[in-house]
Amino acid sequence: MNSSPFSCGFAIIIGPPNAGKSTLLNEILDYKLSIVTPKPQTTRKKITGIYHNDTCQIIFLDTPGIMKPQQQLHESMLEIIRTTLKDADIVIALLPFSGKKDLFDREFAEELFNDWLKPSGKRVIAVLNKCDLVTPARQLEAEEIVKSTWNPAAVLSVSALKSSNLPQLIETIRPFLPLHYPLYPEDTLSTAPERFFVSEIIREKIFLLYGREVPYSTEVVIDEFKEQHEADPTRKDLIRCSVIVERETQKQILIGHKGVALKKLGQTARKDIEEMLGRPVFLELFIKVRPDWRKKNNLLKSYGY
Ligand SMILES: Nc1nc2c(ncn2[C@@H]2O[C@H](COP(=O)(O)OP(=O)(O)OP(=O)(O)O)[C@@H](O)[C@H]2O)c(=O)[nH]1
Ligand SMILES: [Mg+2]
Repeated sequence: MNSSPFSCGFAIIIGPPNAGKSTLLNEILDYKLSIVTPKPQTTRKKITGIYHNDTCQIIFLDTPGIMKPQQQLHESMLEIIRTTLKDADIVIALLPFSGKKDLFDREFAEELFNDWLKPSGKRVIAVLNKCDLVTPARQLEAEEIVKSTWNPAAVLSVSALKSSNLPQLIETIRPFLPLHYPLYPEDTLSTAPERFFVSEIIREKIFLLYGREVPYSTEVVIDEFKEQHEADPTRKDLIRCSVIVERETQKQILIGHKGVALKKLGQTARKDIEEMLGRPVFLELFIKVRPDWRKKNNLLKSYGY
């Protein structure tokens, strides 16, 4: 038995849309758990990812980006962030470098620290992401601004994309965790079921393949997930999903001319789903129109918001 004290706790990753929160989680875990796209508001729910080493277990909680709510879906996403924040032992406030003269969005940082973090009473590590976009001198300059303006418990710069400074981030987090034995076995990467990640993969492909408002108007629901390989290894698993859109025109865009777009979506998603599950699947996608689902509490609830 290793007698050195072990730490285990919850670290929330919080920040604006497109900050690289999900990229950071994936790079720390060395596994693509949380979906990533160049578009803002990709993540809509809490994603739990568990990091293990010899001295600590960190349960990372990736969250949606904080935005000005424009509809009920956004309100639900903000509520997910608020509830997740309550569970955190330490907050990773992720502020992306803009790559421009202003260094980073100070107005957002002000809102994050004053409206979210101060009232929560949580200890905060400010992490400036995308440091690959700036020189080391500019990094130091930004770190000094953050330190002197909001006085977080620690400040550091990382690049999630280039996987730089991530071991330092782990070492910075560890002292803030309670001394506690691991809550999960070492081979546990997440607490969410496979079907959740299947729906996320399909959503990611929709974000990557379609433009304009289509990804934002779309939700994916798994209707049936039949594991058939256990009884007969030659049979593929059957996954039936509903792809929900708000309008008939969006349905037509998703399907595309002669169904070409939908076929491409199915093929691209299936490839990643099979890779995640490690076995072949039949993937069936049904497009359904649910007018204004993003504004309707009962529908949002049934989609898990
Ligand atoms: N240059 C650079 N780009 C990055 C870095 N980290 C993430 N990105 C890019 O930023 C974009 C958004 O990344 P995500 O990880 O989806 O960001 P997020 O904060 O989870 O976004 P939401 O889920 O929409 O709130 C992607 O195109 C990433 O490749 C980084 O360190 N440097
Ligand atoms: Mg995300």
